[in-house]
Amino acid sequence: MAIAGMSGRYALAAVVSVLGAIGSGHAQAQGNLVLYCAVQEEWCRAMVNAFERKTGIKVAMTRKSSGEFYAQVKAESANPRGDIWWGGTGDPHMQAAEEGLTQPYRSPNMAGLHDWAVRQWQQSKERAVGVYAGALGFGFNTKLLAAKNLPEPKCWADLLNPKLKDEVQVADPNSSGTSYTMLATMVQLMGEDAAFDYLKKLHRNINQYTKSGAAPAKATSTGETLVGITFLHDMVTFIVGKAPIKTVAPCEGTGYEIGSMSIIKGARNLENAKKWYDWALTTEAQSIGAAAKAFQVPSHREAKPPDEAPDFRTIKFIQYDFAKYGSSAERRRLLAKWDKEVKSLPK
Ligand code: S7P
Repeated sequence: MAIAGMSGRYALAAVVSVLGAIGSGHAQAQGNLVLYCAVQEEWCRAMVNAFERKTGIKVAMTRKSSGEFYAQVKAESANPRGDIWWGGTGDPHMQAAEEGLTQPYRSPNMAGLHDWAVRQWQQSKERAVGVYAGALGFGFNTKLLAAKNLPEPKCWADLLNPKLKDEVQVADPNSSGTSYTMLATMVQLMGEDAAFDYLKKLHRNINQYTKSGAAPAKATSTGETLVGITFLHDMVTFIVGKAPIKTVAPCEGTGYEIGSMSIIKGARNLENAKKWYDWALTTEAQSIGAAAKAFQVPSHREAKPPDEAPDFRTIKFIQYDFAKYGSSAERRRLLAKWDKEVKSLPK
């Protein structure tokens, strides 16, 4: 086959390469991106595959909990390894923003977002944008509860029942954004003294402080724990898999997360980080979660929340103060206080 202006050998190479690209549905290689992904592994992988297919950019992804990524981004700040930090609770993103570990970016795709996602971006001085929202609560294993002949817990206060000794699981707020959301929620809901009093009493019923915030959902599904405190959508992931779990939006009220995204300051692949950022704010990208059994509420106004997502209209929410509880001083202070006054207590 002859193509004008090319010798036979180069023409053939070009045709093979074009046909290859069309046949595989992949764009040409467009460089690299180092992604720090703080949602569940399955969703991280689905996002990476879709982005690589669309752009041809090769993504190196690591999955960790939110607090762990905050610590990593801080530790690497003199020599940044990551380009973009996608997902995970908003508070550590806010803290990183305040400490100058991430950089401002104004995406052309901001216009489609819910107000709460844009507010996060404004409060972080354009460094962290909301990509989804999730409600905090707990779930219990219905079979274990029936076997123990216990009443259904409906409120945070019910988790202090002495009959639930060693039956409640939650993550460690140092590593887990979910658990820090719980700590900050209790302080806002009850006042600081009453919140710490509550957490000390709850400590007697805790069987394990896990590293990952979603781990107690899995443990509730297998009956390893009777109650797990998590975001409600993390329980739903197991409910759709037919686990014997019932979720509870606590009667006193509860907090929520604005899952966020930030570009890391000094990103080596800055242009590709911006491409991920812009794409992650589209309806196309925000519709990927549900297929990966992630049931958060997307931040794009036209991305339909998954049918299985907890119905926010039925949940009593507190006015979560993301600016205060995502501030560096407050987050550090509360975590140190929790370590000293709660975690160190004997059982
Ligand atoms: O599973 C999804 C999810 O709950 O995980 C994120 C969370 O921050 C990561 O887990 P950690 O609690 O271990 O940090 C949430 O943002 C997200 O909704």
